[in-house]
Amino acid sequence: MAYELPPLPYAYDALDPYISKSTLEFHHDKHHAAYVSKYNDGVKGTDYDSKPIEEVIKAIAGDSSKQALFNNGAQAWNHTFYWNSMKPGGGGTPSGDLATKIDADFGSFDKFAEEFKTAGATQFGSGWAWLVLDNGTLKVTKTANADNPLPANQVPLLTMDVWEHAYYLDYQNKRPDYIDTFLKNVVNWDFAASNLAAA
Ligand code: MN3
Repeated sequence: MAYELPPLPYAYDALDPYISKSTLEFHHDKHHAAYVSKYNDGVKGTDYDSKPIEEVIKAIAGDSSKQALFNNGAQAWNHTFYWNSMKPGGGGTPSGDLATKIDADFGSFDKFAEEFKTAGATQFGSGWAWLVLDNGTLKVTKTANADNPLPANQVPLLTMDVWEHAYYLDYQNKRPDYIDTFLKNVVNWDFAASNLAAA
């Protein structure tokens, strides 16, 4: 079924100066919109047209004959998840059950943060860093290009886009600065906590 491009869940200038209005305009209105539109074109008239996007992504992952549909579908889904992984006035540390589980599974929040930063910084080329629930345990993962944790049956709690288009206008080549800012100033722990509660 057609996937609808969701509006940004905040104003385009809401994450400024950490992520600028022009980054969000290009990223949402051009990049994300293009993935959605290409996915909808690709799925139209196929057997996948009746299925929600998450099921299509899982069904065609690893099928080289469906690589373009997978790439556009996964990127359509990943970006919606990424917008929700940030919020104005975000950053800091989680609380409640999520904080307890991060301490239990990583040792401390600082250890989680180091692992998450390393995942984002060491993803060679384009991709994503994730906090996921994997068989009941929190893990940090990274994926290349459009790949995401859904086909591995991991439950994504949070993601950070590390494609250059996510940060180049604001940070140029300094991906680690974007990653630090993401955790310090914009990450949406409420979203991660609600994903954990629903898992
Ligand atoms: Mn992107």
